[in-house]
Amino acid sequence: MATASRTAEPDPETRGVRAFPPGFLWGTATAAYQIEGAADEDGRTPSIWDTYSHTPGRVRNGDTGDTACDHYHLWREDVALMADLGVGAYRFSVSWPRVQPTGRGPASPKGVDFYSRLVDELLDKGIQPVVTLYHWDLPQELEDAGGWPERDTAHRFADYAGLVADALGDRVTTWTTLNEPWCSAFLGYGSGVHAPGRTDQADALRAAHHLNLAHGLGTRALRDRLPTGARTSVTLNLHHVRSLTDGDADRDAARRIDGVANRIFTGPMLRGEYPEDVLRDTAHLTDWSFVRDGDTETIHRPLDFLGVNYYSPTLVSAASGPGSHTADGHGVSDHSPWPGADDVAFHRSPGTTTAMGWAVDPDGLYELLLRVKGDFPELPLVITENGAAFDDYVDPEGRVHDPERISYLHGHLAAVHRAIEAGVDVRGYFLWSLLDNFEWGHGYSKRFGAVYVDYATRRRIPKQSFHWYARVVRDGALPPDPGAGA
Ligand code: IFM
Repeated sequence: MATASRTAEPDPETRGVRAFPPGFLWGTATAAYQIEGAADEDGRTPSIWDTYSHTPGRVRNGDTGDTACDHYHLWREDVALMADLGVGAYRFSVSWPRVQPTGRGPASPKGVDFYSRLVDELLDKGIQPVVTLYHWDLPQELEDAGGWPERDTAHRFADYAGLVADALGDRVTTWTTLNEPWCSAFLGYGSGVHAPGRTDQADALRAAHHLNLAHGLGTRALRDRLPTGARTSVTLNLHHVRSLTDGDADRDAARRIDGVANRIFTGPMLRGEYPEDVLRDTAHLTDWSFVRDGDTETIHRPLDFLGVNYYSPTLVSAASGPGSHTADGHGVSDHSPWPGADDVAFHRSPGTTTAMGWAVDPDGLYELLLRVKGDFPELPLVITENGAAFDDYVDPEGRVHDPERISYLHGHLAAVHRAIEAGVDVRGYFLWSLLDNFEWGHGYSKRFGAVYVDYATRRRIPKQSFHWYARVVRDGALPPDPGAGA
């Protein structure tokens, strides 16, 4: 006779709590130019972001990364904050012009030393360093030689990747080649709202290909040097593109944007070819002759996981004429960051928005993760960035209350949990960002940090969301409602 197994009554304390799988990696993330400062110390040379931010009218308020959060000097304090947060991993980027000042030749011992000490301190605190090699700070000398539209830049990147691997590969086991190459190519060379501020769609497509090539060559350089067991990856800001209606024209608009937002990278990186429709949609801009024999094989290298950055979805429809691209949430420009998609209109997604004007839409993350799983079933995923900017301030008691951020994080972590339950292999989550920092064209006006930074004094004040996230990390689980644990 079969006996029914007894199910224990759920503990009221844990009812509704969403536990993440054992071993799930909890982390937080930053990027060099956004936090380090010390722009001309110890031999560092200007990057394209130094040049761009020092160009009048480019960055809100005339803000620059000259001093930023002064992490270059306060890194011990920042690692101590991470230890308080309890995270198991810290994702940071290495500044190329700090480590290889002209973008060519040998490594700068002082530059390398900074990251070496940082890595040691992290390991000492039990925090795994996760290195991103390129988070947008191309040495200006390489831009002067043509920048990403120039093929040689990909080879320079591979050399740089090798230098960093030689310096840190004995201690760093998780590596990311590029962060969000879409921004580098299409905001940097298409709409010009990011450095270097160029506006030529054919150049933007060349840049995209050379970033892809840099990823392939860089991964090879890493693999040649790193011990077996080291993990390599790339981080993409995959866009979750929805069409406004089910009509054919709107769905075709969504296909076009998906092509130049996502598949232009996942195609060569994960399938070894550029999608036919992307080549067709952009054929009036370029003949793609910059893709040489063997390039897509070089780009298509096994990844240990894919880093996914998600903030908000993208809503599009067919447009009657060009010019609607300015409402795409990526900054205002007369030039489009979407080559081959002039006849696409962008719409504000429904719902509440963050201080960036981006819709809060956790379902978008859930749907995106399921889509990636559908497209690449065997590929493990890590959420390498997720978070929100709000207009935080220090109250008279010296505290920073940020319930909107807690609610945002709660919703998005619940979406990740739901995706895992639906069978998506998500291995970790990195909150963007540890600190308020230089938010590119927005300067210091947008605060994404779990830690508030008083830029006048460099004082750090952990926000309410810091304490909330610390509890999530400690428990490896999400409380039933956003307020719990704050
Ligand atoms: O601050 C940026 C980060 O550098 C790259 N991903 C998006 C974040 C928020 O805009």
